[in-house]
Amino acid sequence: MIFDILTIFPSMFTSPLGESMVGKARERGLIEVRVHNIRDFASGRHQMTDDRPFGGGEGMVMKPEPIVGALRAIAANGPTAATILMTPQGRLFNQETARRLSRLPRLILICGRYEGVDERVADYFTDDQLSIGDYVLTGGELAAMVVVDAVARLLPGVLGNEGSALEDSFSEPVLEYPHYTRPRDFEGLSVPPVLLCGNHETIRRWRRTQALLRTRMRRPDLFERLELSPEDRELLEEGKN
Ligand code: 9D3
Repeated sequence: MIFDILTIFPSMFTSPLGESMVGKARERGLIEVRVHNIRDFASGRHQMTDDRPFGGGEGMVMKPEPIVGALRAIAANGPTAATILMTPQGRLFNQETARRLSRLPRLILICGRYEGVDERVADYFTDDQLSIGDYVLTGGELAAMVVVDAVARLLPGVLGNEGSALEDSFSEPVLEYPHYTRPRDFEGLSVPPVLLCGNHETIRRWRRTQALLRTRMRRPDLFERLELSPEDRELLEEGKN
């Protein structure tokens, strides 16, 4: 899969997309990440990528010509792509969207800065607009990295998931149970004894109880959508004690 990223800060992407799983996936040729500097497609002596808003007001707006120029230049090199604008006004990015995007051969991500990009880019040159959550970032770059990371790990071979639908953890919207490893005693903090008992059925039920309890406590929105099995109801009933 090819990711094309349009940004005025190309170097922001070097380390986050060069290390770890995504970096390995690039080395192995499973994904290709092409970062393009929007400024390279700006004209004039100062190669300005932004300008003052029509109608007045605070801040600057990204000009359409450099972004559309970049889109036209890069679209020619490779398969047809879906073009996505990263913006606080976008649809909320989630695992379902990550899964859908992972089936595409190529994705172009436009990173906005300042107050945003000229609306004509959004209206006529993109297929979708995505936000990664209800908080204010300084630009779309980190959001684009989140999308690349979430999509790349779903691709066959990247995680060692051989194209399987191993990605089922969010199909049942429940948080994970708590994990522990050695040492058994860390600065006087012990591991729940049940995990050392050796009874796999007891451990399975404890973990399920913990998962349900923390989902109810921390993510009531997810808990509401859960379809509790008869066993789940028993575990929650016992979990009160
Ligand atoms: C003052 C009004 N602001 C809107 C909340 C303007 C504004 C703030 C920050 C416009 C753009 C930005 C930069 N953010 C993004 O480009 C962005 C973003 C985000 O801020 N949060 C979550 N997802 C995303 S995707 C792109």
